[in-house]
Parts: sequence; C-alpha cells; structure tokens
Amino acid sequence: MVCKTWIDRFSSYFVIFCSVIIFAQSDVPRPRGVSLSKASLYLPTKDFTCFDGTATIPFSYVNDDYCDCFDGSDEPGTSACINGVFHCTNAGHRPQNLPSSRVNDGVCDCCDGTDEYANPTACTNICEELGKEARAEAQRVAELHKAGSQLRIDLIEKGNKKRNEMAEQLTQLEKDKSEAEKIKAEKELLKNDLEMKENEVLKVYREAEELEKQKKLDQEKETNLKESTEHFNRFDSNNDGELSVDEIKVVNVFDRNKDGQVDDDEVKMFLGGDEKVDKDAFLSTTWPILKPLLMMEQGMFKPEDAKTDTTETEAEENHEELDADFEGNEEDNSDLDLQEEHEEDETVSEQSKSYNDETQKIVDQASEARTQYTDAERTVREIESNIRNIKQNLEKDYGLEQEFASLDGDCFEYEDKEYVYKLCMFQKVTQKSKNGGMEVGLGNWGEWAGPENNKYSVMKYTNGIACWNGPSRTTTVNVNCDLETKITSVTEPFRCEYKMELSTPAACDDSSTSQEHTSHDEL
Ligand code: MAN
Repeated sequence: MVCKTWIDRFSSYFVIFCSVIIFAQSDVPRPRGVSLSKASLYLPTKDFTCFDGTATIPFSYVNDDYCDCFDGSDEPGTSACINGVFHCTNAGHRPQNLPSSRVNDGVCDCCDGTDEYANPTACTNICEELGKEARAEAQRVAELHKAGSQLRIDLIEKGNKKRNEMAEQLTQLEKDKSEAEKIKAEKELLKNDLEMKENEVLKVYREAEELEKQKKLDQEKETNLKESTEHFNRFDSNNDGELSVDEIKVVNVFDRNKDGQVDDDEVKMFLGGDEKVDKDAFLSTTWPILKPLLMMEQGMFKPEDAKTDTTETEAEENHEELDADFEGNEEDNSDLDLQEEHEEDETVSEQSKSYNDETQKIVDQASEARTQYTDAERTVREIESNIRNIKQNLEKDYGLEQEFASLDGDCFEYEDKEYVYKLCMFQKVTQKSKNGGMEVGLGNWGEWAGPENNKYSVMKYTNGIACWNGPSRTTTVNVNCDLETKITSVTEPFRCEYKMELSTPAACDDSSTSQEHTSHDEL
C-alpha cells in the first residue's frame, strides 16, 4: 500500500474535484466509473471500504487519482490503480467495463466517450447509433432464432421418431437374434449328426484308400527290388553274388563325370567305401544313387543344374552309352516306362474319386448341412453387429431434446482454395486436397464440448490421422443457429487443429437466446 503525503494529496485536488462528480446520468448518484450495480458500495456519507476489505478510507479518497486499495476499487474513474475497472454506462447501447488504464489514454473506448473525460471534445457519443445497429442485429438474430426454432421443432420430432424406431429395431433384433441362435444350434446339431454319418461311410473309403496306398508302396518296393537285382546280376559278371571294384570299373554308367573311366572316387561313392558289395548292400547303398542316374540317362528327370549344363547332344550320347552298357535294354526301359505310367494312374485315380450313390448322398447332405450351419452362423453375427451399431447410436448424446439425432450420418462439404472438407455428423471429419491424394481423417466423433451452460454449441472430433511429427488431427465444430444445416467456414488456426463453423436449425434454441438477452443489463 502506498502512503499518501500531503503533497500528493494537494496535487490531486483538481482531479478529486473533477472526478468525484456525482453523475446525474441515471437516477442513482455514483462516482465516475462505477456501475449501477455497485453504486450502493460508494456512499458519499460514509467512509469507503475497499472491495477486498483490506482498508477503509475517507470517501474523499475515492477517485482522487491515488491508489489506496490493493484491488483498485477506490479508483474506478482514474488510471491510478493498475488493476482498476472503469465502467461506462453507454446509455442507448451496452454498458462496458474497461481496465482503468484506458481512462484518459487518448483513445475512445466507450461509445459514450466517458473514458476520455479529461478531453471532453475528444470523443463523440455514438451510443445511440451503435445501439440502434445492435438492436437491429439482435432483432435479426431473434427472428432467425424464432424461425429456426420452428425448424428445430421439426428436427426434434424427426430425432425422437428416429430414436424410437431404433429402439423398436433393437427390440426386433434381439428377438431375431434369439431366433437365429436357435436355428444356428439346430443346424449345428444336424451338421454334427451328418458329419458323424459321413465319417462313418467315408471310413470304409478311407481304409480302402489306405490299403490301396499300402499296396502301391509294396508294389513299388517290389519293383525296386526287382530292378536292383536285375542290375546287380548284370554288373556281377562272374556271378559270385558280389560286386567288386573291377566289375564296377568296366560299366560306363558308373562313370559319373563322363571322363571315360570309372575312377576311385566314383567307385568309393557307389560302394560306400567298401571293396565289394553283396546284393543287399547294393540295394541299400549303390542302387539309391545309381537309379536316379539311370533315370536321368533315360531322360526321365534331370537335376536343376544338369538341365542347363547338359546339351541335347550330350543327352543323346548318354542315352546311347547306356544302351551300349546293357544287353536287352528294351526290357530295362520298359521297367522305367511302367513306373511312369503308374505315376500317371495315381493322379487320375485321385482326381476321379467317387463314391457309391448311398455314400454320395450322405456326403452331399453333410456338405449341405455345413453350408446351412455357416449361413446360420453368419446371420447371428450380422444381427449382433446391427445390435451393436444401434446400441452405439442410442447411447449417443443427440442434444437435450434429440434435436441433433436426425442429422447423424448426414455429410456436409466445404471447399476452400486448397481442400475439400467433409463433416459427417457424429461420425468423422475428412480433408481431401484438390490436387488429388488420399482423404485425410481430421477426427472421429468424440463429444460435446461447449461451455457448461451451452454444451451443445461445440462438437469435438478427435483421433484423426497423426500429423507429421505431431499429434493426431482434431476438429472443433462450433454449432450456430441458422435456417439451413451447412458448414460456413473451415480454418486451421494451429497446425493439424481444425475449426469448423456449422450452422443448423438444431442450434436455434429459443430458451438459450432469451437467457443470452437477459444477461445484458442497463440497456
Ligand atoms: C496436410 C494437411 C494440412 C496440415 C499438414 C500438416 O498438408 O492435412 O492441413 O497442416 O498436412 O503436415
């Protein structure tokens, strides 16, 4: 608190004289800069107590251009206190409260010019003019609200109807669901029953198939043994029941690298490191390596690298060599040919699997039961998904009287120079560049975010596509009253934070307007 000196006091006399004028502008006399509602706190017959209660001063200290109160309440009509508040009545227009620093600062802040009282000619009172304009505007807004509120009533009706329909749909869907679940359970039983029968009848076939397979394996084994024995006998030139290194060395087919001789490495490979092999060892050690070679020589298969390395002529030569190696080679070839045919047969028999009439009937019935069960399952899932959607919608806050309900899902577009924006009510907001490219999500429906007394004036759409190196995009939609539902502007005040102005009759709530109007006093 600043203590006054007599000099200070004296220098302020003039201002005191000018400032502590009791205004005759209204019926209640009060010091300059004091509002009608606070007039009773400034009584010239009593000492003045600062609003914060920290000091009581003689009334003559009020507006003496010296700050006595911490809260500035003793200087409403001067700029002495940094936190003072100057009130202008602005008769004919709206009253105004200004920081008292603007008093006598050479700028006309109040339309009645009272903030510049030190220079009475500086400001003209334009309150009547402004008041007239403001009243005309208020009138326009009131009329707009009146007309809009009629449309709002229609929206309320539509909204309630829609919600009632949704509630009815939900009841129906719940019924459909229990029905569909029953059908699903029946279909499942039927399916299980028929699948059991199917398994039974197919068991015979599967066993037969298994047997068939086994038979084929046995046959293959037998053929292999036969081929192996035949080859062994042919190579065993002295018929001593063993294949020796010398016997192998004279058979070209063991010359794997085709260098014109069967060298030691080749012998070692075919005899598994032994000096000689008997028939059994030949079958288990030599034959598995030799047989693919023979088949390759016959052109029955070629390893990957051989396909590129071996020319046609080489293949022919190999063939001839092989022919020359064996007498009665026709017989040998026929063995290999047989195997080829046999493999073809296998494919054919797999493709043309067929059952007898009775079995086929059961298989068909089981298959039909499976389809029906899958359908029934899908139906239940679809109903459940519809139920979820409807429940979600029913839980949405569509305004005090459901005035926004019928707008759910309606989409509105707005174009600026660069983008086309789209707001789908209670769903999402998107942005698409006019130069092409993907649609960018600017947020999904979040919540109402207006102030406590006007909750339904702001919609928040959150969790849009993440901004480059930043947070997710969000959009704030200010909802204003007008006769048509449309977007009137879109801005991006901060990067990836969008602001939309949406006008709609749903926001033309008469009751909120009347509240708004009554809040302006002293008109
Ligand atoms: C895109 C648009 C803009 C946004 C930038 C941020 O260009 O979504 O609105 O400001 O990305 O990188």
